[in-house]
Amino acid sequence: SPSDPDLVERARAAKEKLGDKVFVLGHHYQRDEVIQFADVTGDSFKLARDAAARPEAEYIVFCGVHFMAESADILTGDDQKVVLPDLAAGCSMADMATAEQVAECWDVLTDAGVADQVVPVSYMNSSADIKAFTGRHGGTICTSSNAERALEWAFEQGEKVLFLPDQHLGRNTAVRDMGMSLEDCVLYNPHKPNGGLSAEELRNAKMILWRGHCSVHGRFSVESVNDVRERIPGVNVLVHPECKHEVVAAADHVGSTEYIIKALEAAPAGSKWAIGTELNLVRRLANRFAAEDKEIVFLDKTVCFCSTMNRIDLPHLVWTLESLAEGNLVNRIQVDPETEKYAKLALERMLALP
Ligand code: CIZ
Ligand code: SF4
Repeated sequence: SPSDPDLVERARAAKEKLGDKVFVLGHHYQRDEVIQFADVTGDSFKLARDAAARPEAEYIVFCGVHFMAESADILTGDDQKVVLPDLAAGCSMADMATAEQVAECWDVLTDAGVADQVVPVSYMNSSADIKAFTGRHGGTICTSSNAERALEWAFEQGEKVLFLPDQHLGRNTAVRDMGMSLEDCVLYNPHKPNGGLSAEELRNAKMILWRGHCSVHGRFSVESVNDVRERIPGVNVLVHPECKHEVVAAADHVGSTEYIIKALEAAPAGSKWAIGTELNLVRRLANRFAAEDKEIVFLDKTVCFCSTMNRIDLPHLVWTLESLAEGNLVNRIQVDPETEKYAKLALERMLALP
């Protein structure tokens, strides 16, 4: 999308004035008008590590959503200030697991007599509170690239896993990658008494899946896979593991955003791809690889952008950079020290995974 030339100029001028003091991170799902100012792009975990590798940058401007800025604050030094250009850029999936709900869930597991067998594994896409809960109870964080390794580790520590907050990543990893059955998984619904589960169901389960999902990836359907195969003979269907189990089962390939980018880089000229992930990224990849004669389409035209990712636009970025350039620290995301301590413990367990 074409960006307002005045705003482009203002963003450029403010960024130049800040120099090495600012480092701009751009998540893969951000708009083109924002990505053009990113010093680095990546998924949430890569970006948090990139920020930590730039200790000279006093301001880390995180063009992404709230939980990502929290993770960056946890992994960066105390004198680095993480800034989110629009405080309303949350994540509906992360919001589906609150600290109160998860504490209540632990009480339910305790009452059922299973808590001492349960190891929490939380997806990166969760609040700092949930990461801290995970750290306190001996668990680890995972990304969509290392979920299988995280689960293998967890099943060495205990007999059961409580997987938060994305039921689809949890189920897909357990069933597709690790050979568990759908019956090994139960769904914990935080809006029902006892999660909607009996003590016996909890005792028999191996995977206790939190009832959360991504409002973007969760909307791809098996029909859209069938339709694209009919429309584009020979198409390779590649989807993110946040998609529903039946969509993942119908696809040819499944992987994280970084996996998707690498797969398309390695794809031969003349190949055709239908991609099931966020639209900003798919459009950018389609444009980038068109010159190499790779045909890349969005899996389902009825699925939209991630609306909260899209809240970060050029006007918000300009306001943020100009404020910082004037010495005005706006929209800082700061995790409190106690939460940070345990969230970091969970993140460090992930970094130590084999
Ligand atoms: O769905 C998302 O928001 C993803 C894949 C985020 C990330 O980068 O981990
Ligand atoms: Fe959250 Fe889904 Fe948006 Fe990612 S794409 S930020 S998981 S709502």
